[in-house]
Amino acid sequence: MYGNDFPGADEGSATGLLDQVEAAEADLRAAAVRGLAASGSPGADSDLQEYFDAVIGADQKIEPRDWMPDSYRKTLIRQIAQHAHSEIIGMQPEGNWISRAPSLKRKAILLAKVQDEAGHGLYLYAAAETLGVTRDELVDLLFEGRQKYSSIFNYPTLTWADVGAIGWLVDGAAIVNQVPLCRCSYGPYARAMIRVCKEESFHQRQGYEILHTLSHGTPAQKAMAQDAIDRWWYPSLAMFGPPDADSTHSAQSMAWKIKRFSNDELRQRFVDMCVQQAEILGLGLPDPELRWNEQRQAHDFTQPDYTELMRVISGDGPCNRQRMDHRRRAHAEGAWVREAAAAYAAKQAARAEVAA
Ligand code: FAQ
Repeated sequence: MYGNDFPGADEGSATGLLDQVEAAEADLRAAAVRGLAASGSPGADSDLQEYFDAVIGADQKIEPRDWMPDSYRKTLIRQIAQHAHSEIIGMQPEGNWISRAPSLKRKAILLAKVQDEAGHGLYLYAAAETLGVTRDELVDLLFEGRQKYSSIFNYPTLTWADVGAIGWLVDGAAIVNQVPLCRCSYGPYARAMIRVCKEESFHQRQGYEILHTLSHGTPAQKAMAQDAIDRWWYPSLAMFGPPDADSTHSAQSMAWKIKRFSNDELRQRFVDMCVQQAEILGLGLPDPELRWNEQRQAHDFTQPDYTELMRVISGDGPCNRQRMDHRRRAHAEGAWVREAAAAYAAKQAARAEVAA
C-alpha cells in the first residue's frame, strides 16, 4: 500500500484530486502571466467595484494590493483564520498518539504528519495577514471565542486505529473540501492551498495504510479499525458544514468564487470517494442506508446529526474545553520562543542597517 495505491484516477478518487491540484496550479501560473490586460486596470476615476467584479468574472486572482469590498475581506479573514486555527488545534488528537505509536517507523511518520499540520497553520496565518490582520489578533479572537475551529477536532482519539481513521477520513474530507479552494479567487489563499493539498494527500494515504494494515491483521486489530471508522464517519461528514439550506455564507462565498462548490456537493463527493476505498480496506461504513442511486449517479446516504454539529461548534463537544485549555497553555508556554525570535529579528535588522 504505497505510492499510487488508490484505485482509479477518476474525478472522485484521491489520484484524480491530486491531478486537479496540479491543473489549478498551472491555471494560477497562467493567470499571473496573463495579468489583467484583458479587463484593463482601473484608472484614477474608474469604478473599483466594477474592476473587482471584472477580475472575479474573468477568473483572475485578487491580490493583497488590490481594492476589495470590505465584506469580501472579512469573509476571507473569517474562513482563513478558522482554517488556520483548525490546523493548529488539529495537531492535538494525533499528537496524543506520538508517544504511543506502535513502532519507531510509525512514530516518525506521525511526527512528520503532525509537523506538517503546524506548517499548514503557518501558511494560513501568513495568508490571513495579507488581509491586514496580525496573527496575534487572530489568536486572541480564537481565545475570546469570537473565531471558530473545525468541529472535528473536538472528538477524542481512543485507540491507535483512530490515527488511521483521522488520516483516511478527516484528511480525506479536508482534501475534498480544499482542492476547490486551490481555485479560490484570493491569490494568497489559493497558493497556500496548493501546497497544503499536496501534503494532505500524503496524509490521507498514511491513514489509509494504517487501517489497511490493521484490517489485514488479527481479528482484534480489524475490529479496532472498524470501531474507529464507526466513530469518525459521521463527524467527518459534518466537517463540510451545515446543509446548503442552512449555510449562512455559501451563496455569497460562491458568488465571489471563494467557495466553488456547496457544502452538500462536497459532502456527496466525499461519500462517493470513500465507498470504493472502504471496500478495498475490507471495512464497512456505518450507514445502513448507504447505496448507489443509479438515477442520481451518486450514493444515497444518511446525513450526519446537524444538531450535534451545532452543539459541538458552540463549545459543547466531547473535548472542546480540553482542546482550548491545551491551546492556551501551549501559547503561553511558547511566549519565550516568540520573544527570542523577535529579539533575533530586531538584531538582524539593526546589523543590516549598520552595514547599509
Ligand atoms: N466546524 O455558512 P457556513 C483539516 C460554521 S482542516 C466549525 O456553511 P462557510 C486538516 C461556519 O464557520 C479542517 N464551524 O460557513 C487537518 C459558520 O460560522 P460563522 C478545517 C463550522 O464558511 C486534518 C457557520 O458554521 N477546514 O482538517 C463548521 O461558508 C487532520 C455556518 O456555516 C477548513 O476550515 C465546522 N465543521 O463553510 C488538520 C476549510 N462548518 O463563521 C489536522 C476552509 C460550518 O458564521 C489533522 N473552510 N461552520 O460564525 C471552509 O471550507 C468553510 O469555512 C466550511 C464552512 C465549509 C468549513
